[in-house]
Amino acid sequence: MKLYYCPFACSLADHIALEEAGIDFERERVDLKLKVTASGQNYIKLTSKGYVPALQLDNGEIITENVAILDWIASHYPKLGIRGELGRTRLLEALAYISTELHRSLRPLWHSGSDQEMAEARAAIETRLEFLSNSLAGDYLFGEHPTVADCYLFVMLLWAERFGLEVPKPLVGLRERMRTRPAVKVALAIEGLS
Ligand SMILES: N[C@@H](CCC(=O)N[C@@H](CS)C(=O)NCC(=O)O)C(=O)O
Repeated sequence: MKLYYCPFACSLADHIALEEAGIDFERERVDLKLKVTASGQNYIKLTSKGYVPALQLDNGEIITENVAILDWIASHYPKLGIRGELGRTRLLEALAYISTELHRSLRPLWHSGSDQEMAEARAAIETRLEFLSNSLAGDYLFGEHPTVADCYLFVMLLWAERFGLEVPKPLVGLRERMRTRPAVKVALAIEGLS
């Protein structure tokens, strides 16, 4: 299995989740401007979407989209998911919110939009972080153990920190707890972020 990633991109969520799962996997860095991988493959040939993450399974199939990859990881490594009849639904609900509401709202900060766009983005992010902060069920989103949704949220919180955004205290706690986890440290070190 191989994860195609770019340092400090959203693919860090999948990188952390794979480390947390304890899976033996390869990783290959992608130059997102040139659309070329570290070994010189044309990334567009691997996925015409041209963005990370992409996870290539051992049978050659390629999965894209954070929600799908993280769901796949949780389905195969249940310690990173949620038990119970509605477990998977709740997990997908959280992943979809982080992807379509939070991740998307953070995008303008990476591309330096107009002052108005930046102010709107900041306001939207604050509302969404507040919602997530109020939904914590313990140390993490669903209790005392992190799921793949916490891996994704953690990356969004690192971005919020990078852009100097106000983050509710409970989420600062979650971010710092995630930071101390051995699997997270490994992924951050490999991506040159520690
Ligand atoms: N819908 C995709 C979006 C992934 C995405 O935005 N990837 C960014 C990095 S965080 C990227 O690769 N951007 C480069 C590009 O689009 O050319 C997902 O959720 O996986």
